[in-house]
Amino acid sequence: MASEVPGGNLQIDPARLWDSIMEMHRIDATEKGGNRRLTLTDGDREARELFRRWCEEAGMTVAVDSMGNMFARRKGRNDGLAPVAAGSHLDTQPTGGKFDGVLGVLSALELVRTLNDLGYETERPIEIVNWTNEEGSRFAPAMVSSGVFAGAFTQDFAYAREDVDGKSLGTELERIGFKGEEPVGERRFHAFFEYHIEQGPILEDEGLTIGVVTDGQGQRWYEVELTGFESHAGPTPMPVRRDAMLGAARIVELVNRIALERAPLAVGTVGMVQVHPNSRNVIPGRVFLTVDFRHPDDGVLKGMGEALREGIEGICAKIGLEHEIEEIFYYAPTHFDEACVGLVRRAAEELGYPHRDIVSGAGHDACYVARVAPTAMVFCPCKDGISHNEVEDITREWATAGANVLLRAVVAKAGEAG
Ligand code: HGY
Ligand code: MN
Ligand code: MN
Repeated sequence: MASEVPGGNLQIDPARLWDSIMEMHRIDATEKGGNRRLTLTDGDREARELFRRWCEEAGMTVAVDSMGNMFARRKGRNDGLAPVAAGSHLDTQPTGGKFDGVLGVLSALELVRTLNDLGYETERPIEIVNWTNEEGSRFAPAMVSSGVFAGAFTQDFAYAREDVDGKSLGTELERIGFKGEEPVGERRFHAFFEYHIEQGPILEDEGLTIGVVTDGQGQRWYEVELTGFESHAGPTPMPVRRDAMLGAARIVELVNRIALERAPLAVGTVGMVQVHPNSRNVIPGRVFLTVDFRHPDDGVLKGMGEALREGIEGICAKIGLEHEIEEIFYYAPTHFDEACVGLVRRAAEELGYPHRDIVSGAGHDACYVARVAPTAMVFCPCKDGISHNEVEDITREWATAGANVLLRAVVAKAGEAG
């Protein structure tokens, strides 16, 4: 897709992109070089304000919807047409990296800055999106705001989600001043593109620069509450104990086994455990834990959930525990729009970047947006495949390559007449 811009060379400014990422990183940076910028905290507000200021400096208007999703708009020649959107998220994990999400938002901004430098006008408007609470760490589930936008959750469900301190998403959104007037989900896109680090080892291991993301694997998240009986760690004989922590330990083993029995594509994680009363000489009476299952095949993913329920029944019966298990999050494997995926693939080819088709192991807002607009993703490698870890790292070359592919795919789509 030849670009019609002067000099015919549609490429971003690598230094400006990298500098913007490093400036954003400084908000709630951690000592190990990552970020702890949880959604709807003061740090998230600061990041949002910085993003808003940069977008306005680039001549864009910024709107916020009732889930706090931010939409920065660059006018198109035919401004009445539905925009082409690109974006990701600015919130991070508690021990997150500086590129997860941020790379996609700021590469979309760099795309606009580049078009401004070239005086390049697109037929359609372009919008940059910052989705609220992609990570699902402070408020579960993940991608909840793009999920509400796409009709997967009600806004009331999302507003009521609470963090470990009992604060609700709705009140925190109001507190930081990002509960917008625009009703979530009214906005329409001609297409949506999300650029993201792979968060796995495949691209780097194969010496590739771009991942052409054809699909996103499905996810199921569970919350499990185990109830035994608190008693003294000293005089209580082992056979009479109803130890909720023993149940939790066996469930961790069960989750691991369920995934390994469906190798190599299944993954299972117990990421959160809360013990009550969490005192070293009291047999735990209650344990809360979370389970995260993923697989690219919907049927296998369903079977993993069934095996979990069955396994927990047996473990609790043996120890004498009561239990509750709730599935709080499910989305089926996502197949992205073939025409948009084709634009990503052609951009990588035109730019001469070694690339391959790939399935996303991580969840992304694009997985929900794909329900309401033609959607595709671009991946770049990350060092040793590490992410959701403060040492997450990428090279400037990788960052630049993906942003150039994003630029070309978005411009091609934004050139489509009504
Ligand atoms: O969980 C995920 O895959 C994403 O990082 N929220
Ligand atoms: Mn992410
Ligand atoms: Mn993440």
